[in-house]
Amino acid sequence: MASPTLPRATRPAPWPLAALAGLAAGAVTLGTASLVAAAGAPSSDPFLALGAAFIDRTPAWLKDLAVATFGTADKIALQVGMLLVIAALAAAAGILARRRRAAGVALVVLLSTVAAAAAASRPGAGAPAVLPSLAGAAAGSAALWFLTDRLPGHGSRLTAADGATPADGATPDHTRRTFLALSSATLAVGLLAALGGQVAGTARRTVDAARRALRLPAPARPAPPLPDGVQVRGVGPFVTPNPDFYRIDTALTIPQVDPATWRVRVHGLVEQEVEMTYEDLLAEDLVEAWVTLTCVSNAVGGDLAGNALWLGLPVREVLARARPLPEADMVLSTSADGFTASTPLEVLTDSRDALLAVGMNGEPLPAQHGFPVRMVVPGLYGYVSATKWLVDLEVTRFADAVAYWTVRGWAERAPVKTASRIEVPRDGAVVRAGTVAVGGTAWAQRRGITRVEVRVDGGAWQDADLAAVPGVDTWRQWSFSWAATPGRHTLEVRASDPEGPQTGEASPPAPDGATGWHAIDVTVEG
Ligand SMILES: Nc1nc2c(c(=O)[nH]1)N[C@H]1C(S)=C(S)[C@@H](COP(=O)(O)O)O[C@H]1N2
Ligand SMILES: [Mo]
Repeated sequence: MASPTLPRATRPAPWPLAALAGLAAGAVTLGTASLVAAAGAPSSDPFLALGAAFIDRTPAWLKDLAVATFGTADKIALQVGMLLVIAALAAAAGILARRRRAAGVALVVLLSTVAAAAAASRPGAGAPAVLPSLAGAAAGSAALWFLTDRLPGHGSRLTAADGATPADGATPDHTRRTFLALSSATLAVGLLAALGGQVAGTARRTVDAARRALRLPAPARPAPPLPDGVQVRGVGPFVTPNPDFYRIDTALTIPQVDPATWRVRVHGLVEQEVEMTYEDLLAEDLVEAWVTLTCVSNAVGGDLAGNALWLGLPVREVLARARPLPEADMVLSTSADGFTASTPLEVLTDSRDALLAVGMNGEPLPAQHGFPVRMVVPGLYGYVSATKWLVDLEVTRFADAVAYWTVRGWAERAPVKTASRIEVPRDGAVVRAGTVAVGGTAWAQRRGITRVEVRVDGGAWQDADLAAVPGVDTWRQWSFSWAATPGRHTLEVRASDPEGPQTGEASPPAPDGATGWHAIDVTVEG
């Protein structure tokens, strides 16, 4: 045992303890990287990327030797081998750090950089692929710094303050025990994180691979082609690209629902329970529909709305097979993660294209938009209709079941309110005097936009030009030529559906959707 009378700086900690600190830091590095990868892009997991990079660079003779030796377990053997090498390097970083902490940390950072490079060089990997390794490096370095600081022996924080003797309570045995407890706990947490990250990442990769391998059938009833002139210059795209489509849900992590085991059950107040698999669904006559989805939380002028071409089976077809009982008036849809929405039965059985949707803009639903199956119901806000990761349809009554957001104070029923917004110019913009192109979007799903008007500084309402639309269930763009004169001006917009203009009375999104006219301020320079 080291003598307490030696100057501490010359008394290195026993190397096995330092190696343990290194191992714990290594586990924290791997664990953090693995969790970050699982949460973001699971294919960027640095451990797997390193393995893949290694496989790609393995000479043929070594590959043959590996297969000859380990057979189909060659991948496992590679991973075990990698773990051993990483463990040895981590232990080395710990031993280095016992004399020079910076050197140990530098080794952790160096190894993480190699992993980051491997992740970034995988096919299809973008710059964000380095994030898991960077996060791992940061957490691992911190762990190594912290544990090395507490090594029994030189400069340890667990040794009593300068000049103190073991009699003060900080005996070498005490510091050793504390250090062992700290570093084993760190090691265990790191390993658990790594395991958790691998499990979560594997689920994500499996579902993602299944999604990528899918080919959706052609629709039995295609949507009409988009007419010319749906797009107004300067206004957002008429068809929202999937990556730009707004996302609203209560899911902390995106539910991973495997299409191979997916089922929807239709039950409750029905004569006949119905169950369908994903395969069953794809074998049906699917229809396509242009539908604009809007969120009840959208503020006047807000952007919680998106328009897409959806592919799916009309919900009414499924309900027709289940034969709802006369007393039923609602369908409670439930997602894989327990979200629920209450949709009036009559809305799901009338002629509108309420869909069990599998496709969005020509591809399988993206994971964050409800893969493999979601509901899309024209004319209703998302929270009462658009259940993602759908797994269950219960035919019931509003009197007997209450949905997720209704419990939390939002309205039981929520048809979309007619709305309009100005997108160009932007609020607060500075423009030149003369003719200024004003444009934006309006929606009144199911009813259709019949008119859009603009007024300047509270003057008379003037008609805007309406762009083309494929039907009543999408938003409609509009444009207006404004003869702008120098000064500060306020522009307002209001849209009409066949029932008249939208109300100018301002109300907040809760409990059933915002109302009011969107207004912007513009400065016109002479
Ligand atoms: N499973 C599940 N589905 C859900 C939600 C949710 O929280 N969980 N939110 C709903 C709400 S409030 C809206 S506005 C739409 C948004 O769909 P999107 O994220 O595809 O745009 O999904 C609906 N479906
Ligand atoms: Mo929403």
